[in-house]
Amino acid sequence: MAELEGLEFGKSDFVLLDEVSMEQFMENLKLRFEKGRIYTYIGEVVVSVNPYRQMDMYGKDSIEAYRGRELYENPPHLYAVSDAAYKAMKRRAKDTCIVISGESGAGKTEASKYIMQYIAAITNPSQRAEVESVKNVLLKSNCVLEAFGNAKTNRNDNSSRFGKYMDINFNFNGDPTGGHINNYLLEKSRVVQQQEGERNFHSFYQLLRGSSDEILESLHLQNDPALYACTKEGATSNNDRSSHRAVMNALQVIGFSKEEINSIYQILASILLLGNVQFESDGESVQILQLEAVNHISDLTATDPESISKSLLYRTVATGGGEVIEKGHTEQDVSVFIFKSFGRINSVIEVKNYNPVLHGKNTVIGVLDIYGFEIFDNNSFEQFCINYCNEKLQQLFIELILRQEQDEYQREGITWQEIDYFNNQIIVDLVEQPHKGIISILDEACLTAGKVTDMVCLDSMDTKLAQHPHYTSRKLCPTDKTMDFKKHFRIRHYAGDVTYSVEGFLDKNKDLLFQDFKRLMYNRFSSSPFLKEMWPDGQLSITEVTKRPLTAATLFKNSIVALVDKLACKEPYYVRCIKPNEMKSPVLFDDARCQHQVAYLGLLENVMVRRAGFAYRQPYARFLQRYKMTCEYTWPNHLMASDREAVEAIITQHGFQDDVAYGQTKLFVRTPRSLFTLEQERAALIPILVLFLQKIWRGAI
Ligand code: AD9
Ligand code: MG
Repeated sequence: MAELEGLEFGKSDFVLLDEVSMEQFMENLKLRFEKGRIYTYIGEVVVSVNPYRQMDMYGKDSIEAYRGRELYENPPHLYAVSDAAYKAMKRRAKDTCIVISGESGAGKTEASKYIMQYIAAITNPSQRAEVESVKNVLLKSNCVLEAFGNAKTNRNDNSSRFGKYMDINFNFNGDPTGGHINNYLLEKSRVVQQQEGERNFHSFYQLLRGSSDEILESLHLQNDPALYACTKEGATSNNDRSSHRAVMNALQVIGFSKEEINSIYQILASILLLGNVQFESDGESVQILQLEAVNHISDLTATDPESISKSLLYRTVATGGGEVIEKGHTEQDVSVFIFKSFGRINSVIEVKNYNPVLHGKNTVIGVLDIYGFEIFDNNSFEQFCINYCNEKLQQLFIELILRQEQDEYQREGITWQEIDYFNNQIIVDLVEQPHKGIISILDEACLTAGKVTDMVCLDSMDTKLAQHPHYTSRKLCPTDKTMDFKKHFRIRHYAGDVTYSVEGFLDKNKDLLFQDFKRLMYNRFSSSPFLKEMWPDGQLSITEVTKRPLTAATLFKNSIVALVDKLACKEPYYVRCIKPNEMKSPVLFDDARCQHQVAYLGLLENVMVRRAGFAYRQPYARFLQRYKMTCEYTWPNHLMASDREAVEAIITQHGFQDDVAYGQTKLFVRTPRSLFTLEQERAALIPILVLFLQKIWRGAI
């Protein structure tokens, strides 16, 4: 058994605290962080504090130390939960998922990468080529998705601007056969606008800094990000060049052809050039100032300059006629590419022709790396969606960890002290309830003909939600000067109060991609199936596309509901990430910031439930089947009135009475150690039994 940590490192499981209080919890968390112990358990949940420095704990030796071991055999680690999820999947054919949550910069994406790395390292020992190639694509997909979907923000230099859920499929051998990635709510607006000190998506800088002069020339670009409106913010970074090489390599491994890679970079170049196009208005009409840029774009996209100018200046509406627009289309293009990129990665790794009869049951481990709760100075539509998503995930956590646990104890007749926890269903309803919820009100406003403004929408919310205990606005609470009459509403989230500015909500919810531009691109790329697919609506007629499309909020809600349904039928493992400070410092533990996160992640409630509860449970028959050989009264068969009595005999013989409780149908075991002892005894007995049986067969006995 691997050596466990000494007491000077604090308690490796919060369940072992002398007393469950916020004070003790924080003391233990801080002590462990300061001693370089960044992981701590709450039962099977891993609490992780971002170390902001390279830790010597992810190498080959560590992987070997955790491989196939039980949680309690080693110090807490992501590898241990990864192994637990893998074992549950392999031994019990259970679909499992690992849900990683926490705020921006808390370490979710790094954690998801270590988990993938671990799973890749422990599978396919026989190095079968087809499994290796699936693993390669799974690992390389990160690099591509990060290039196009991550950016430097004020909170994190490599912030994921989309949520990601990855399913990895396994065959009966426990080797990966494929996977599928879903993405959620990419922050498209970043392409055209970044806050001060933030950057656009990495890929733009990588293209400019990493490409050869020859390639840049062919793309009509120069190698200085400061020259382009889209990239002039945060134009300097050290590793764009090397990242560019890594991305090119990853694209090739995933299976993008040379032509496809070229097309991708042509589109990125067009976006950079488009971003520099300026318009001039004389009151009556609008002109494009940089005709040279338009010519270059025309060259890159092989579209005639007239069509480009026209699609930039006018928008055809179903009623006919033209309408002057002020903004380019750039933000949509890059998002289309990212979605396309997911599509391509998916088409490569998707499990094809899986035959359960031939290959056994196909099982899944899902890994969710999704944005945590966000409270900024300015909170807009994006924060509203992200925070709603976190409400849904908290609801799932309550459902799976807290409520199911309590329900089961009740059903099984186990004495149990109810834990008081806040059920956030009421906030989920506030957002998503049909007809009454905020999304419905927003959608109604978006679909109403005529000039409905953000302000009208706010009025409508105020009227309909005035009585809701988790909703307020300046109109409903005139004395609250922290809100503006015309702009703000506030939601009391489970994680704290967030004030949203309704400005831009309607536009963002409508999520218009100008149809003329889609059609232009669809026709332009008619010879390239890869690029044509990027504009699927381009083939629709103008009357078809202006039918009521689903709004951004509704699409997001639907995808999150589908995600939660997916997670709910899997055995969940949780990684709860905490950001120790705002400075990205490896030595600073900001008590107030950390305590706030511990509170809104519900970690203390989690410890209480866990302490009151039992770590393991098994139906009597299954327990007996596995451990009957360890007791003289039950081996080979028992003569008792019920399986439950036989299980009691095993427990009593081993002296574990204080560690268990007997339910109606199941045995509940408080700590893992008793099970571990039974497992060891069983393992030692098996060879003796095999010898014994062989002798019987040979007639020696
Ligand atoms: V965001 O919601 O995408 O903005 P994440 O994903 O929670 O955020 P991320 O994993 O990107 O945060 O971590 C932020 C930075 O912290 C990384 O770029 C690393 O520099 C640092 N980090 C996080 N976890 C570790 C770790 N286990 N070891 C070393 C780490 N550094
Ligand atoms: Mg991330």
